[in-house]
Amino acid sequence: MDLYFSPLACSMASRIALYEAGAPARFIEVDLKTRRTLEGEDFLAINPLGLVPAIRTDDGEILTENAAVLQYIADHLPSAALAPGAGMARSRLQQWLCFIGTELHQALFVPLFDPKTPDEVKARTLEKGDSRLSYLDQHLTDREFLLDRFSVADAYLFAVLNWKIATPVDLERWPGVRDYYTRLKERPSVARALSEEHALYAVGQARHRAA
Ligand SMILES: N[C@@H](CCC(=O)N[C@@H](CS)C(=O)NCC(=O)O)C(=O)O
Repeated sequence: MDLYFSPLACSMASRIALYEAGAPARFIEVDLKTRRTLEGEDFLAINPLGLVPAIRTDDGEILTENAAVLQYIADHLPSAALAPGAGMARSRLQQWLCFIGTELHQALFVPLFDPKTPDEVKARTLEKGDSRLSYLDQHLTDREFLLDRFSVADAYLFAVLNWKIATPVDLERWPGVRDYYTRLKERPSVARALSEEHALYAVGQARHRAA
């Protein structure tokens, strides 16, 4: 499997899932400024939206969108048990993947990252994010993971919560979420992905400065 990723982006969730499963994969870095891979491949030919993650399966299929990619990885590597089988438990996983993708990733963090978002919109975004993080905090207090065990939803949630380092989202206000983030950071698959992607991010920053 090939994973098109950008360091510390939401695609880190797929890397965590692959490490969790101990599965071999080719990691292809995309420069989101140029929409090219570091090898010079036109990423828009892979995903016309220019968004990571995208995977190329061993059958040559291209799949995009975090919720779909993460469930594909989980289903493709069943021994890692990264997603429950069909039924209510699977619907619950999808509930969390949708919550993370829409309420946190797109509604909260994307406007905070965008340098063109006016300050008053950022302030309102943070205000609205409050209820989402409080809801999450309530769920995570006294729970180790989003579901009964580690799943691809935890991988996605960690990748998104990690953006607190570059935004005014202060997890100290939500101790259940803060403790969950701190615990997951120590998990071997997460620690490895984070350290590797931090290093790649720094290299990317230096490359952009030199360009
Ligand atoms: N709906 C997409 C969104 C993916 C997404 O937002 N990816 C970001 C990185 S976290 C990206 O590629 N951003 C580049 C851009 O917005 O131009 C999904 O869930 O996979």
